[in-house]
Amino acid sequence: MNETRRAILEALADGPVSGPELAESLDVSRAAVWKQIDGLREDGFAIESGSTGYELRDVPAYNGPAVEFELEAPFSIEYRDSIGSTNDRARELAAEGAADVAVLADEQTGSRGRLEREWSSPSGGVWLSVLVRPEITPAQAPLYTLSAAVATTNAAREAGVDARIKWPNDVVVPVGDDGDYDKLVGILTEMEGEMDRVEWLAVGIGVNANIDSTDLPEGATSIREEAGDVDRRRFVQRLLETFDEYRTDLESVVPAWRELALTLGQRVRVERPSGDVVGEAIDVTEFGALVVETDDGERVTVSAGDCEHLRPV
Ligand code: BT5
Repeated sequence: MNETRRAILEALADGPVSGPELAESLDVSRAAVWKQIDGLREDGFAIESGSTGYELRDVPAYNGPAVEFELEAPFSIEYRDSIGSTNDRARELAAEGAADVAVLADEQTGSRGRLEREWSSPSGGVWLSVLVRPEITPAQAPLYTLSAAVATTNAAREAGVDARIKWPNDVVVPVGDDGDYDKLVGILTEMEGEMDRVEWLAVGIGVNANIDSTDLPEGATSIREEAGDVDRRRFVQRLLETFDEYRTDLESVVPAWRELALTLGQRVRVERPSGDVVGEAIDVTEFGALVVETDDGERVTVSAGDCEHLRPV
């Protein structure tokens, strides 16, 4: 965003200002003010001109200028209209030594799920990767993924969606009462480090926000479908604020996760390389691993794997 536009927005943030006043304070012509206001309107800034001057009403837009100026978060923001994968960009930034950056895109053209599965990211979603360099051990890293799940679930609930968490990190909307669901959000955390130290974590969060569910794979739902469109800038801001609260207070993550979990109490099948575990999901450990009680009464703790909710027997 150019300096004059930024200065105009800063001036309007405190209330209406007339064109001549703006021209004088910015030391530019009135025509220049008018031209820049026009440009800001094209970028989606709702600037009205009334008897007291120009007034900034709202910033519903989700684009580079709107996000750069209006999104206040404890992370620096890099916004792209379109990108291959925000996680790939976060990896590049990690290689450059960056920290506490959130990469945001309106559309992704080469996004990934876990295990190299495809992730569909049409325009209208919230596709986001947060790059952090926490002082934790690799065993604690799942707590960051759980923090992202809790933060995203809370933001979706504030937007009016009955969002819940499916272990370990899908955010879903329940369908009926027997553990069935549609998927609203997927999370993919990637990391680099050594045995005893994490160097960086890239937490990738994909939220089906303002998207028709017909543009998504079967079994997916969106905020639009469940509750109507959201202001994505506000949504991301809330999500990042809450994520920041949990990552700085890791002990509070699992209790908050438990409150939102759809999986606890369900009959589940968890696929692991060493074999499936079937039974009732009874708890999560302090590091977010799932405790499953099998049919012969054995308690098995599973730290990673695909989890399917089964119908009660
Ligand atoms: C995930 O994988 O759920 C993690 C998805 C992470 C996406 C974010 S977006 C920002 C960042 N940048 C990236 O490149 N990735 C991250 P998984 O549990 O493996 O689920 C993948 C499966 O979900 C696919 O095989 C499909 O069946 C289904 N799927 C694909 N796109 C979907 C969508 N938009 N909504 C719901 N389900 C989807």
